[in-house]
This record gives sequence, structure tokens and C-alpha cells, in this order.
Amino acid sequence: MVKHTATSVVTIERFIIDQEREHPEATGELSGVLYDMALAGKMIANKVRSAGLADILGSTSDVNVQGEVQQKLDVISNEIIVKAFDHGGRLCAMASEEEPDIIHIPDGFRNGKYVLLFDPLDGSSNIDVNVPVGTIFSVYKKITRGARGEMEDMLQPGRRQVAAGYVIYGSSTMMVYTTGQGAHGFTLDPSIGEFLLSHPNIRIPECARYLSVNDAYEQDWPEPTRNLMRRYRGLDGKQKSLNVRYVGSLVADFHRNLLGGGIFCYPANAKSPMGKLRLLYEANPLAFIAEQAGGMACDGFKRILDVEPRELHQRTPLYIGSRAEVQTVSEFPLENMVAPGIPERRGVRPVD
Ligand code: AFP
Repeated sequence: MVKHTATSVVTIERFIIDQEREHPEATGELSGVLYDMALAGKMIANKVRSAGLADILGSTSDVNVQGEVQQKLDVISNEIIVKAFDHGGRLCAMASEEEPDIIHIPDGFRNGKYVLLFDPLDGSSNIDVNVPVGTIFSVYKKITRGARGEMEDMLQPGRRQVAAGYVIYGSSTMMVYTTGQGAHGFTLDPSIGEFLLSHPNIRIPECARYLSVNDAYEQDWPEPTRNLMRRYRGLDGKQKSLNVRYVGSLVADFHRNLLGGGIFCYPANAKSPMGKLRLLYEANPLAFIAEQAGGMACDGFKRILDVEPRELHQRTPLYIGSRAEVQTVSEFPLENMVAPGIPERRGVRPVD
């Protein structure tokens, strides 16, 4: 692998090719999926950058100069990704957080051997106030026999992901991805329109600094969750207090903790017994990256990557970040924390 120094500029394309060379059996299709995602990320970044101009150029309910109704950015981002992939011949199906069902490859186009699951613009309610948002993606190999991708191809446990990543649209645009050979970050250089390797082999700091959790739900948390949060805040005297940082945009909160060390928690609560976040579009891809960076992710009982999905839009509680902080979850009896009647969750602890 090329070592990144001040004098060696490595584009995402070159990096992907270098990684592919380590697998002589590779056909280049997975590399193609990653290029297409980088391209879609650049196109979405472009739209996000001018989001603040919506009021000047036309709001979402306005009709634009072509006579079309302006669309919301999450809908636009969804379309960008679908169009970037649906006729490339590398995928046999997609699923998006924005759409209820599987997205099949249109008739007349080749079906490939991968499926893509994605959240086109996570945290989109933050766009109006200029807070970072992101695209999250997850790739699996098809396991069914026919040409078309089926539900079974989508509902694979996260440990079978062959690639996953996110693009964060913040003060700069970055793409972070893994194919199981470490987690690597690339920063978009807008002057040349290329993602350049800026964070090779990311390692999440072992010593956590941050706790990211929405305290507004405290009254709806069960006792063990409240005690766990007291632990992270240093209130039970067993550890040093973490600093609290919560953006409310998962990619932004995860990215900060990945680079700075910390834990993001979205626990189950009385009103949302399975939490809010989606297993397939959010938890699995970020868990793959966290593990590749030396961190961990669990749902309070199990390693996220071992959860067997039952439906496309399944929600899951999520604890993700630095290893020691995620392991702390197992010290608390969280059995009462999720919807009753889900036997697979009882008594199973996150593995390390
Ligand atoms: P939006 O896409 O509706 O802004 O939701 C963002 C999100 O899915 C995730 O990015 C945040 O971590 C989480 O929801 C925040 O949820 P709370 O507002 O309930 O804390």
C-alpha cells in the first residue's frame, strides 16, 4: 500500500485500485461500486453546498425555471444515488431509507452481483441550520440464485458486508470507507474535484473523550440506561466523566468520535422500544467501520454485526465507538430495555 506523505498524493481511485491488486481474483466490480459512490457523494456535496440558497433560488414548494417543483435535498440525494447505480451493471438491487421497497434494476440493464443499501442524506432535518449531514452506504454480495436481487439478499447480517462507508458533508467533504482492510478517509479537494487520501488506516482512540446521546429521552429510559449514562458522566465515581457532544446528525457524531475517541448512544426508550436508528442503513455500515478502526458496536445485548435482520427498515438501539466504552454496556442489566417478546435478545451480551 502507498504510504501517504506530504509529497505523495493518492486519489481515491488509485487507492481502490491498489487495494484491489491485493485480491487477484477481484473482477473490479466492487471497485466500480466504490467509484460510483464517490461520484454520487461529490454530486450530493454540490447540492448540499448550495442548500442555503434555496430561499433565494426557490423553496421546496416553488416551481423552478424549468417548470419543475423543487425537491427536498433528501429526495434529490436519493435520486442521485439510484441514477448513479441502476444501469452500471454492478448491482442487482438497492434499498434506500427513503423508499419503502427494494429498488430493482430497470428492465434492459444488466444485473450485477452486489446489493447496495443506503441512507441518502442522514440528518437532513439539520440542513436548514447548516449542520453537517451525510450519506451512509453498505454493500453485500448477492446470495440468491436468480438474476434479480431479492429480499433475502438485503436481509443479511452486517458481518457479511463486503464494503461500507459514509460521506460527510461538513466544513469539508470526506468519504470514509472499508472493504475489511482497515478504515480509510479521503477529503474532497474542491479545486480538482478529487477525493484525496487524508486519513489512512483510521484507529479510533482507545481513550474516549466524548459521549454523544440525546438527554431529552432520559425520563423515558429504563433505570439501567440511566445508570449507564451516569457511569459515562463520572457520576457513580467509577470512571472519569466524558465530555458531552451531540449534533443530532449521526454521521457527524460518529465521525467526531471515530477521530477523537468516544461513544455514540441511541438507547431504546419507553416511546421507541427499538430506538430510532435503522439497522441496515445506519447501524451496520457504521459498525463495520468502527470495528475496522478498532472500536465496537452493540445494541445493548449483541454485536450489531451479528443481528439477523427481519425487515428492511428495522430499527435498533445503538452503542458505538471506542472499545472500552462499548464494553461498559455489558456491565448493566439491559434486559428490560427493548421491546418485550424478542427472545433472541435476552441474555446475550456484546462480544469483543
Ligand atoms: P433526521 O434525518 O430526521 O434529521 O434524523 C437524524 C437521525 O436519524 C440521526 O442522524 C441522528 O443521530 C438521530 O436521528 C437524532 O435523533 P434525535 O433527534 O431523536 O436525537
